[in-house]
Order: sequence, then structure tokens, then C-alpha cells
Amino acid sequence: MDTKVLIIGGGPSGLLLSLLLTKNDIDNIILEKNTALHVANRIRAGILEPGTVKILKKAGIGKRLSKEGITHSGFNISFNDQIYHINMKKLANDTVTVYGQTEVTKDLMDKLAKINSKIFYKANNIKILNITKPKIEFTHNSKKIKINSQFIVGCDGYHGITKNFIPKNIKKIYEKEYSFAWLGLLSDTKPISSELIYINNTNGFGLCSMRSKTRSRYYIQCSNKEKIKDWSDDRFWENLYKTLPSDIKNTLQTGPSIEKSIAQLRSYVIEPMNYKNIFLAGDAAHIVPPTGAKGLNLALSDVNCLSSAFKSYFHKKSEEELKNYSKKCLSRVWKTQNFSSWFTNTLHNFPDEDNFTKEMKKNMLLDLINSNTQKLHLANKYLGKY
Ligand code: RFL
Ligand code: PHB
Repeated sequence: MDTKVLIIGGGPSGLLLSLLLTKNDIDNIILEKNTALHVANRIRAGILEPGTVKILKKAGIGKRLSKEGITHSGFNISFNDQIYHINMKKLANDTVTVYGQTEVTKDLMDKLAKINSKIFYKANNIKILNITKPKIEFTHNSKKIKINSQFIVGCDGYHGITKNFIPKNIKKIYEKEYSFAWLGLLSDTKPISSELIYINNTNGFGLCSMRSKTRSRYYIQCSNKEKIKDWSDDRFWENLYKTLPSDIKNTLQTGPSIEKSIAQLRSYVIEPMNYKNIFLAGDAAHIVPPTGAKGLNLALSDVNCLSSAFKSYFHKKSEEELKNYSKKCLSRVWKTQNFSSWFTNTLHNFPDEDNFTKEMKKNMLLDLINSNTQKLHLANKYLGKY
């Protein structure tokens, strides 16, 4: 088999890249190790930046997003048991959209099925045999298949294999693991607030989010040693209740969970994002802690950039954009890391944190709430405007 671009990983990054390439008549194949159902049902991101919404609409999958996505003109930060509003619309004249990653994935899968794109689900034992003249081997339905391509793109997330093919003496890895995790619960209950609330409380961090007017997504900070089996729904709700600000905690609607999971928090960057004919995009190249709601947005921004570079290469015979891809993306990646790390550090309680640091954080937040300049800065970062 031959193709122009071989994409490893069929999460949102791989799917969008395939769609953008196919729309531009650039032949491509996706190899995904899991089933379509597994990929489609992974509960993750919920917030899309305005730039991401534009990318998805331009890719031709904006119809359901426009109809079902909920526009949020602001979000709340709660500390010292008070709730403060950040009005992004007023401050920075823009909004974010609540639309789950599951929905983005479904829209991409439906569109790709309509245009007969080539995806191998349950592709196992992927081996990259040559990176200069890309050649790949994998197993599918117990058969060995070989593919020759011009380029390989790793959209295979943090646990993927593609990045391993960038030699050790070329790549630089920056990584930080946090000593706490997020325990998330999804339920068909009315969200406690019409807009998100990021909470810093003596019990730790909490986040009230949503997927629709009747479906809530909540998170609480937990130790990274916790096991999901030890968290009954009741235990989750009790701990969330303790984390909520007093004014609203008694309006919390509880119910059975649809999904519950623990996410380890991590910051990670690999440089450069390409080597010879291999390119990396999305979580394969960088992970941000979820506090700023940036991972999916950053991933789709990479893919938008890379698809444009491939368009220039295949249709205008220009290598310029491909050569600049890593540098261009990394500039946004580091700005996003900076914001995500600051927001995470400010809103979480670190184990062994001294009371001086705790007080400094509260004062920093108080300063922010009282300063329009700082609020505008925060609004722009949350909107993805750097
Ligand atoms: P993914 O989604 O991890 O997909 C990678 C795909 O590659 C496949 N794969 C392989 N396939 C073939 N061979 C191999 N050897 C392979 N190894 C892996 C995997 O099966 C998978 O299908 O990466 P991608 O596409 O780059 O997408 C990134 C996003 O999923 C991620 O950044 C976001 O979910 C992060 N994130 C959020 N991002 C936002 O922009 N806004 C949010 O509100 C937001 N909330 C979140 C989040 C992530 C969270 N977790 C789970 C850490 C909330 C949470 C709790
Ligand atoms: C979510 O709804 O899952 C969500 C929202 C905001 C975040 C992270 C996750 O910062």
C-alpha cells in the first residue's frame, strides 16, 4: 500500500488532520490501535476556544457545533468562599463554546465516513521500519500490512510510539508530574451554575463544568495515589459538596454517575516537533494540565498548521511551512504551558504547602479580581489569544 501521509492515532488530532488533508486531495491513512467506539466514548475536554470553533467550522463540521454548542461569555473563580466573575465578552469581546470532545470526535468520524477516508481501527504492533523513506508495518485482523508513505504524523497521544523514533540526541524533553490528580464525574443532573466555576478551597481544587443544560461535569482534586474503585458516587458528591462555596452548595443536584475517572496532571513538551519525515501533533508532542482547558485546543491548532504546511508542500511544492512547523507550534505551546501551569499552581493545594504560600496565592487572586488589566490578561489567555 502507498499513501502520501500516514497518520498514527485516530483521536481528535488524527481525525481532523485526515479530514483537512482529504479535503485538499492529499491521500492519507489513519492507523488507530483502539476501536472507534473506544475513541468516541472517551470523556475528556469540554471547552473550545473561538479559534478552535473557527477551525472546525472551516473543516465543514460546524453544523451540530453551532446548534448544540453553548456559548459562554465568562467563567467564575471562587476562593475565600466567594465567587468572582470573569466576563470575557466584556473584557475581550469574545466567548468560548461548551461542546464535548466526544461530540467533536463523533462529528469528525461521521464526516470521514461520508468521504470514505481510510482508517484502520485495531491496528496493532505498529513498527516504523524507515523514517527517511517512510515505511511502516502493522497487524490488522491477524494480517501483516506494509505501507510506504512520504510522511508519518504521530497523533498518537502521550503514550504513543511515534516520538520514540526521534533520536535521543535530537529531542529534548521537558516534563513535570504533579503530586495530585483530578477525579471527574459526569451525571445527568442540572449544572449548579450557568457558567463554569473554578474553585480554590481549603479542601483543594474543584471545577463545576457541564456538557449541556441537563448534563454536568464535575472535578475534585485528589491524591495521585487514589483508585477509582474506592470512589462511590456518594463519596464523590460529599467531597464536591465540601469544596463548593457556601452560597451555592445547597443547590447542588446529585445523581448517578454516567462516567467517573481519575486523570493524572502533567506538563510535557518534546522539542522539536519533527525530525526528517516524521511530524508530531497534539498530545503526542505536548501535555498541559487540564486547568486552563487547553489540550484539545492546542492539538487542533497544531493540526491546522500542519495541514496548511502539507497543502503548500503538495500543491505549491514549497517546503517552507513544513520547515517552520515545529518552531511555529512550539511558540504557542510554551505560551499555553505558561498559562496552564500558572492557573494550576494558583488554584490547587499542593501537599506540604506552607501557610505563607497559601496566603500569597489568595492575595494574588484578590489582586487579579480587583484589576481590570489582570482580568483582561486572564480572559485573553482563556480565549487562546496570545
Ligand atoms: P488523544 O486524544 O490522546 O488521541 C491519541 C490517539 O492515538 C491512539 N494511539 C495509537 N494508535 C496507534 N498506535 C499506537 N501505538 C497508539 N498509541 C496511541 C490512541 O488510542 C488515541 O485514540 O490525543 P489527541 O488526538 O492529540 O487529542 C488531545 C486531547 O485528547 C487532549 O489534549 C484533551 O482531552 C485535553 N483536555 C482538554 N482539552 C481542552 O482543550 N479543553 C478541555 O476542557 C480539556 N479538558 C482534557 C480535559 C484532558 C483531560 N484528561 C483526561 C487529562 C479534561 C481532562 C480530565
Ligand atoms: C470539562 O468540562 O471537562 C473541563 C472544563 C474546563 C477545564 C477542564 C475540563 O479547564
